[in-house]
Amino acid sequence: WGEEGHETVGQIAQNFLQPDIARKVANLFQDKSFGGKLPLATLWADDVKKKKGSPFAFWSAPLHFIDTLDDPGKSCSVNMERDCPDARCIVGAIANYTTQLDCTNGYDKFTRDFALRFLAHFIGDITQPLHVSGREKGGNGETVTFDGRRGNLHSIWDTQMVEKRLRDFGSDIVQYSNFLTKEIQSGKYASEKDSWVSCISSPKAATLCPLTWAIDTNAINCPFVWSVDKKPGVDLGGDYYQAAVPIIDKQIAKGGYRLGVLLNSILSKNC
Ligand code: DCM
Ligand code: DCM
Ligand code: DCM
Ligand code: ZN
Ligand code: ZN
Repeated sequence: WGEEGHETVGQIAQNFLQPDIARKVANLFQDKSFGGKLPLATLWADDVKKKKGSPFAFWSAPLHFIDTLDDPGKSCSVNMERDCPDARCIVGAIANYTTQLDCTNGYDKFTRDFALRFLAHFIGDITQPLHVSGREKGGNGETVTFDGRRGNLHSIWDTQMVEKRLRDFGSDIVQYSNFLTKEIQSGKYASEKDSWVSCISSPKAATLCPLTWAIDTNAINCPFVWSVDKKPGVDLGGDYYQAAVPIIDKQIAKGGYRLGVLLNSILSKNC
């Protein structure tokens, strides 16, 4: 996701943090970074990826996605042996940083700070369908038109469609986040929200959750995201965008809820 998507994920997650956990989150960020809150922290992994000379730039870029070697249009799947054999992908990254954040595993405060920053970003990215697709570099190589402008399918999903959706909320991330938070608590996601986070109560959460979440996201590619195949040249700002809105809402809601519930779980331990 672009900045708006990530910040919304962070804002929703912050809404679900228990008060004692919100205090622990604020204390984990060294030097009072990000105002001690998740929304700005979610942007850090993209900032350091882009920053020239950043020690994170080289190795962190592939951790934002998994290039699944499936065949969307025909069949969609995630297979760790096939798609991420060295764990240098978003699924492996979430597993590693979940383990590093857990105080029972003994990592130092700097490692845990970075683990929290990366988790806050990657738990958002893993809900973006094209971050769980290997086709055309996750759609970066697929030229499309959106509201009269040429672009690529990946950036349409990361940014253009989210910005267009946000305009329904006066381009106010807090308004959009509060809307999705209500839908999770008592609206159209209330009955399914438990299924979004059921992996978190497993003793194998660190490895089980990212794979579960990748499979969940990847399944959207076949029936919908890559259906652009069947209508070459069509402007995606029309019917395609209208059909994408409920998917974007739900994926961003999932990212926010999962991040909040995962942090409530990991950080509830006392060391
Ligand atoms: N940082 C960032 N974006 C922000 C805030 C901080 O990229 N909005 C980065 C700058 C440093 C690291 O986080 O590399 C730690 O920041 P600080 O030492 O200022 O807390
Ligand atoms: N783990 C974690 N957070 C959880 C559950 C597990 O960080 N909520 C970590 C602890 C272990 C690893 O995952 O390092 C595997 O856990 P286990 O050996 O208990 O299955
Ligand atoms: N990306 C992806 N899959 C790839 C390559 C890149 O999902 N195989 C993502 C990472 C960024 C965006 O696409 O969100 C643009 O990547 P870059 O800036 O590396 O070109
Ligand atoms: Zn992206
Ligand atoms: Zn990213």
